[in-house]
This record gives sequence, C-alpha cells and structure tokens, in this order.
Amino acid sequence: MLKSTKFKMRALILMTAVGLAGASQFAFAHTRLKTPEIQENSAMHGSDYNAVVIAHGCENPATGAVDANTIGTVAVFPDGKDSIITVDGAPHTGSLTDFVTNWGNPVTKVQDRSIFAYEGYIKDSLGNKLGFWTGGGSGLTGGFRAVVPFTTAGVIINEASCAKSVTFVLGIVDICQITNAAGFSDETVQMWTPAVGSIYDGTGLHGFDSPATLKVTRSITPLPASCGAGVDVVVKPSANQLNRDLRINIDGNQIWPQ
Ligand SMILES: [Cu+2]
Repeated sequence: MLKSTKFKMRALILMTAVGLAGASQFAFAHTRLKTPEIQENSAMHGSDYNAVVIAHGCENPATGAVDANTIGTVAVFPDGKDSIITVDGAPHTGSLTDFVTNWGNPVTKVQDRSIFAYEGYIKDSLGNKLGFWTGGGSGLTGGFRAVVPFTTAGVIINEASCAKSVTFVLGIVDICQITNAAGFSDETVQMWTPAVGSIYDGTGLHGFDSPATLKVTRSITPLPASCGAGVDVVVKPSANQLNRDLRINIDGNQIWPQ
C-alpha cells in the first residue's frame, strides 16, 4: 500500500516536472536576439555578430501548437530620430545623442540563404540600414528554430552622460501567412513588437508587448563621478517608424503586409 502510494507520488512529481518544463518552453521560447547584451564598442573595432532566433512558428489551428511553418521575418531597430526614450523608466524629451553619439546605421545583414531565399534591407531616406527582411524559399519548418544572422555597428555611449546601459528595443514580425494588418492573428504572424500604438501592436496575440532587445553596456569611458550609480536608458521605435519601416518591399512593391 505504502509502496504503491510512493510510486504514484513519484510518477505525479515526474509528470508535473515534465509538464512544467513543457510549459516553460512555450512561455519563454520567443523570438529573441541570440546575444541580447553586448558591450559598448567603437565601430573601428568591427561589428558584433548576432542573430534573430526564431524560436517557434505560428499557431496551428488544428492542434493549438506553435508549429506552423514560418515563411519570412522582418526586423527593425529604432531610428533614433523620433524614438521613444526613457531614463530609468521616466520619459526623456531630449535626443538620443544625449546618450549615444554614433547611432544611425545600426545593422548589416549577414548574407544567408539557408532558410529563406531572399533578403533585403529596410533603410531610411538617407540610406541608413535600420533593419532587414528575409523570406521565401523553403522557409522554416514548424518544430525547428531559425538563426537569422546579422551584425550591429559599434555603439558609443556619450561619455558625458550618466548612461550605464542603453537598451534598443526592436520590432520583429515572424510571418506565416501574408495578410493585411486586419488579418494579423496567432495563426498568421508572431509579432515581437513594443506596444507603442502602431498597426503591429498585436493586442491579445501571443507576443504582445514582448519585443526582442539589444542591451549595450558602458565599457569604454567611466561614469562621471556626479552620476552616482548611473542610469539605464531604453530606446523604442515610435509608432510612426514601425508603421513606415516594418514591412517587406521588393523593387518598390509592398509584399507584406497586404
Ligand atoms: Cu513564444
């Protein structure tokens, strides 16, 4: 009697543990950067190699699992012009140059056709590379992960500032079916965007307000003595920028959303 109760207890504990592991995989396996924290560095010393990691596909309506195939992804960094800046959580009305002196052309895509056959840049009107899209080809099969490689340029923290870190919040959308914005659902897209009022907020969807981030920690110049412990700065893209930049254009034709 005692033995069988013990066995049942053990089986229950084991099943609970397995269940928890399964659940946490879904809770935490989101689309993120492979290396979410880097040190400040001078562009002269080269780039930081990084990647967008697509951790799962869209929701399969038949099973509820997030294992539908992904046909492309789009990623953009804040442009630093009309971005939303906070300092220790409080809104900052000044410009990004108060904290970062060389932001403007943050991304270079590492060419890679192993998963998606096509790729291109998302640029501002001056030709600065703010992000990229990649899609087509055989795509990402449900149940697998994709590592989409890119590099970031050096980021130099304003030495006069009190910033001990600057975190850039990306807007990323993994696409499983091409739709217009009204067609966004857990079955058509997985959106990893800050909820800033753009058409990509994805209220109620799986990745709501759970964007990928790149945290750059101060490592070249010491904090001025008057700064105390220093401040953490966060930079998000504006709704205007996401509405303008988070899309796939090929030769002047908008492919997604549509
Ligand atoms: Cu997820």
